[in-house]
Amino acid sequence: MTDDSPIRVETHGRVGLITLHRPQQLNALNDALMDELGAALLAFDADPGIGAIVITGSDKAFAAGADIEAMADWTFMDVTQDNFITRNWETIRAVRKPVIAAVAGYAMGGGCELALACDIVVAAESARFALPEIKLAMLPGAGGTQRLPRAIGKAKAMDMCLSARMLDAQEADRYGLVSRVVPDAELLERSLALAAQIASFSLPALAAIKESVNRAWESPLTEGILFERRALYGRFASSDAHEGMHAFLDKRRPDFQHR
Ligand code: CO8
Repeated sequence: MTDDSPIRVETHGRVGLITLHRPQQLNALNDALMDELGAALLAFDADPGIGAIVITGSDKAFAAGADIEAMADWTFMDVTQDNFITRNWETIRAVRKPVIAAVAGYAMGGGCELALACDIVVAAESARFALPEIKLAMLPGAGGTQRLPRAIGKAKAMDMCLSARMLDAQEADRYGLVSRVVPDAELLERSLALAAQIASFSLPALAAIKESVNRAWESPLTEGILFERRALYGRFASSDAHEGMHAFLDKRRPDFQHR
């Protein structure tokens, strides 16, 4: 990672922090950024010292979408052959550890889709969410037409996708696009604290919950319930689960071995 890298990577105890850093372009997502983001996520996932990951942007923009300047002259063959900037898009889902988006300012287009791909979205009061691709005669193609309806329902999703309607943080909270709203000045601190709390839990249990909740999006209820039950049974093979339950009964803090 160099000084002109489009992301900054830090650790805060057991939390990995990735800050999108293309300030001149409001963190517009290009190939270089998506490649480095994917690599940083995989590195944190492989690091036993890390239990949860936070992705954030600047005060003004989480990310203003895909880089329009980069895309403007691409052809169908360019995007097909190079697999476009969507190539790392499923990495967040593939990462076993929980990923939190800490969003201030604009989360537009691909930036909104990036937040949607995260497991938890903490929004500052200033956060603004929109899928304005229709204004470019484009389409929200990094999960926007798929994840958004699942997150907030068809009526609200169609409105956002077809009219480019922008939601403020409170609306996004009401509709279920975000997990919680916090004052701007507290966004990073609260997001890191949330990630640290999550990182203190048993990683195999966290991973099982993340997989199960994601399964709820992707399968019929009967299959999801079956998946969840298998995941629950799997917990009884875990020393952490026995430790957690015994610690409760003994009225002491659990000492999880697999974090
Ligand atoms: N791409 C490239 N550059 C951008 C982008 C962008 N998405 N957004 C902002 N910038 C640049 C501007 O061109 C400007 O550059 P310069 O200073 O050189 O002129 C700089 O950032 C600052 O922007 P503004 O002057 O426009 O700042 P404002 O505060 O006036 O407005 C807005 C902020 C409202 C966010 C405005 O910049 C805007 O509307 N941006 C475009 C938002 C947009 O249309 N996003 C959707 C892009 S398409 C997309 O995301 C496709 C998704 C499908 C694939 C996803 C894979 C990742």
